[in-house]
Amino acid sequence: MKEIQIKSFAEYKKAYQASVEDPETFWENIADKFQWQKKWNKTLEWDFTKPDVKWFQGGKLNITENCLDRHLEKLGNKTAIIWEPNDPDEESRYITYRQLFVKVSHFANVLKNNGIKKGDKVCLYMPMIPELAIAMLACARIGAVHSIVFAGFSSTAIASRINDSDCKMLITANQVYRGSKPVNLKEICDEALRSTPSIETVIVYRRTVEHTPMLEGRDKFWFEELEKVERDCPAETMDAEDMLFILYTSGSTGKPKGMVHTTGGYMVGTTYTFANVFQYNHGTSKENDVYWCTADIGWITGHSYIIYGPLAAGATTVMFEGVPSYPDYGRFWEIIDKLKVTHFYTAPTAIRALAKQPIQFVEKSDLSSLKVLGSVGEPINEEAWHWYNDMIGKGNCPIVDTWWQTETGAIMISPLAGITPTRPAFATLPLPGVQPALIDEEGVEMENIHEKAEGRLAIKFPWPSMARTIYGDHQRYKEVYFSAYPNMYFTGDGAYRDATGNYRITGRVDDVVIVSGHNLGTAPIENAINEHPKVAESAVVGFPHDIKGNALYAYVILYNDVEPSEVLKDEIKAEVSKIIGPIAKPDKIQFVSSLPKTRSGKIMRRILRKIASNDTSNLGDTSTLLNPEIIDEIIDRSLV
Ligand code: 6R9
Repeated sequence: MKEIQIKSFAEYKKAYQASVEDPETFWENIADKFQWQKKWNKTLEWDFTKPDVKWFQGGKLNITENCLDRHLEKLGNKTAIIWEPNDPDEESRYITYRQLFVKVSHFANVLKNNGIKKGDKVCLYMPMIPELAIAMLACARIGAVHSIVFAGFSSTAIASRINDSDCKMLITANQVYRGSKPVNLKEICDEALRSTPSIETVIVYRRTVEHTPMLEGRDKFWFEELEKVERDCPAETMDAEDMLFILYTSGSTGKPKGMVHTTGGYMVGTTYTFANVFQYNHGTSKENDVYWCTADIGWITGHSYIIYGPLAAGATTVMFEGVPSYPDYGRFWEIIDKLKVTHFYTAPTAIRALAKQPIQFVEKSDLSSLKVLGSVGEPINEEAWHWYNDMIGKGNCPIVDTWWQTETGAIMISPLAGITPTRPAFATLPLPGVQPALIDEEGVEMENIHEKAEGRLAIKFPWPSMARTIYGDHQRYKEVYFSAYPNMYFTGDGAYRDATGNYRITGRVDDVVIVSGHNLGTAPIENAINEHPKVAESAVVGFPHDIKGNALYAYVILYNDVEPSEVLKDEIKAEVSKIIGPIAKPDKIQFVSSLPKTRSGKIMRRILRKIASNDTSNLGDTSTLLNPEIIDEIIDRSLV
């Protein structure tokens, strides 16, 4: 979408200015470039105290008409998705816009034929195969709401997400290989399905020849269902504010939050940011850019920047089924070479892991097709930034360090590739339409953007792709995001701003730890540990880790008569793996006799964090502790 692309830094500044002075006109001009069945009559209505945000009210559209139908005339034969399998000897798949359009419509009829209607929730627990994209878009085509659960989560995690939003259908695959390891997705689903009364139908895609037990009447094979229905499926008319999907993210307390994204604003926001941040270029058919985001579609990055943003912009987007280390650590670089990838978007944790490998893995491949490099998910440290810049980009590719969240739906602070001057480890400047604020300890905004400042990051004005609520719990949405600072959205992140207005995100300021780019709330992990019958109480904190960014350290109190042992540590890890998933397993477990608590009974995690990070020279004020003597015991026996 060239017509929404900013082309110079001067233009960026102008657009930014315009977006602050008159946000409604600014977004109207962008939204106008999309295909609406009926134009909206009210651009924005908002009230952060409720909170209530509505964009493009009265507008009617279907996002799949924008991702598919709209492109057929000019881009019908252009590759929409290139799929790269886990096993390099298996063939890649190239799917054109026209083919994708047909497949999505065809599968949409399968959904309908199985009783799925507009507004119904459908859970997807799928590997990174084109059918995941097809199932997602098919839901959107008929107005069903998808809830994708990352296919690394446990059966317990799937069940709680299905039950939270009463999903009627579950779509999965029998099995998938990740590296050399088979993962039996259907088996994991079967376990979850024992406690998910709302699920009526399970659609199973056969990814491998492995036999799958099917439950008569409930479980149906993808291909057999396709044979029963027609291929044409008109797009359902959706209101701009109709729900498009729910995506669960970890919170600092209790159960995961089902973030709700709606149709019109999300489409406009993801497409605008995709086109501008990456500067994707539609050349002649031979020169078309090939964009590859390595995230899993189970995370927001995959939703917004593998599927919706790139497809609405008519781009060629790569989906990779495998892992960066299989068959060896050169896999990413080989794929870039093979598919002539021009835009590569990955996470700092992957960059750090790959930077540790012998450089021959990089040198084996020709990376000269690359034009733009992206980073997302956590702060990128300077060392990793330079390695990425020098070894992968060969000093020729701008790095876009993109800061955003599941809740924001789209990129918020980031350079525009080749346009915004970059600075290592800085996400740089807010995109047009984004009004950040840094808040000091007293809760006061530090407004002078010409002065260095460090504080908590909030956003002062609504943007189209923001989440509208937490599914089924609007009160929690208000408390978590809109109660810290009046009339602002609070991000949960800390940030530093230099005297030229460039932002560097310093990390979470709440009890969320980002491990290998995955957000993990410490509370649910503690709950999982406490499920072990021998555990009385626990506290989990993050500590810096060379590759993962952060890793988890668990302090565990056992019941009185229990002997601590290594076997017990393994059992505790297995418990976490079972309840949440292997990604949440603590790296270190220390048994302690008690935890440092304040007089009001709160665990002082600040101190535990310092001990876990081997930074005990200054523990700060411990005078409010009920049991200060425990600190020495914990330090003496710490595992660092
Ligand atoms: C897109 C995504 C959100 C949290 C966010 C922040 C961290 C993401 C970052 C970054 C520094 C960046 N984060 N991008 N920190 N620099 N470029 O990752 O969404 O999974 O919801 O995580 O990730 O802490 O608050 P999500």
